[in-house]
Amino acid sequence: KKINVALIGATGMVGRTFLKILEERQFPIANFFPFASPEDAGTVITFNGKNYYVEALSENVFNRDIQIALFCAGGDVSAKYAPIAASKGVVVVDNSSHFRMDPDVPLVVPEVNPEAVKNHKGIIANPNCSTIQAMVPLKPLHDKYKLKRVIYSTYQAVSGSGVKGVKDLEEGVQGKQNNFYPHPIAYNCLPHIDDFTENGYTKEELKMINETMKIFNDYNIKVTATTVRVPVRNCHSESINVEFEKPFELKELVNELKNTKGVVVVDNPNNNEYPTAIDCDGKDETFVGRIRRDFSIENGINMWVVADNIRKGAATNAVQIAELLLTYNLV
Ligand code: 11C
Repeated sequence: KKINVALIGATGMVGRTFLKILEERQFPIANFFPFASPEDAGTVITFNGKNYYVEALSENVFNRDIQIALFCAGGDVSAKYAPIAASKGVVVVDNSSHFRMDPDVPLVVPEVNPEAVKNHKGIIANPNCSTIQAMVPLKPLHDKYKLKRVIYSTYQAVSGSGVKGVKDLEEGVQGKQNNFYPHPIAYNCLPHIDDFTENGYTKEELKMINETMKIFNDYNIKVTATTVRVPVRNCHSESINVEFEKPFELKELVNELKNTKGVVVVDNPNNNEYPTAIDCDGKDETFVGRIRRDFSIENGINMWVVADNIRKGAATNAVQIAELLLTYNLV
């Protein structure tokens, strides 16, 4: 079965990656409709060997015969147009944070809670990139040892801020002054991703906390986070400290991770082998290393988790959700 797919935000960094991933995974598309803002309308993109003119998005476009709309044009565009698309029978897979905490909107990582897509009412949310890559290795550990508390400390790439973030870093290392971030990102670390909120946490930190509980559908897990922008071009790295309810054998725990689909264990410190952002660039799996017992608590570990935030953290995960819609015959 082939379906008609719209891509909203086709000219952005995530949008371009969507094109690659839809091609690579041979997503069964009959007709393809790329959209962007009026400024980018008319841009020519190549997809599956064919050239397409990117069209300006408007309400009326959803009157067309479209089964799935992939949104990656930011929260405001999603807030306005996703409900319109859904009201016309289009199933929306939305990359923005806008609908994620809406109880009527499933928040899905296909390796973790695939069945949740079945409850959709027209909109399915793709989680935040830094959440997605944490969920993939935490899922088998939660199933087996039950998460009690999770502490995230992230080292996030500038590609998470889009083209402007990458430009700021590239020009910054050349000594140029830029002001996309509130401080220089070149040769620096900024403990500041997204806006600050009243309780002192940033929105990025609250996303990691709230999305973890929603995806696991477990509101007893204690979660905290510090999210940091680092001068890395692509791929987010995360130090994850986990406390479990149950005791574990470290070797068995590592084997659980090795046997988890979507996880690659790279953990051979004697050979200086552990995941790095540069090595994970362009990959779809989540890479885990530095897995070791946390001696300061009874049942705990530390691990280092790296993934391509534009692929698994955004486009790949969303295409996997679209594939689930086909598998479950929901479109
Ligand atoms: C970053 N995680 O690295 C963000 C980007 O909620 O979808 C994605 C923001 C979001 O800056």
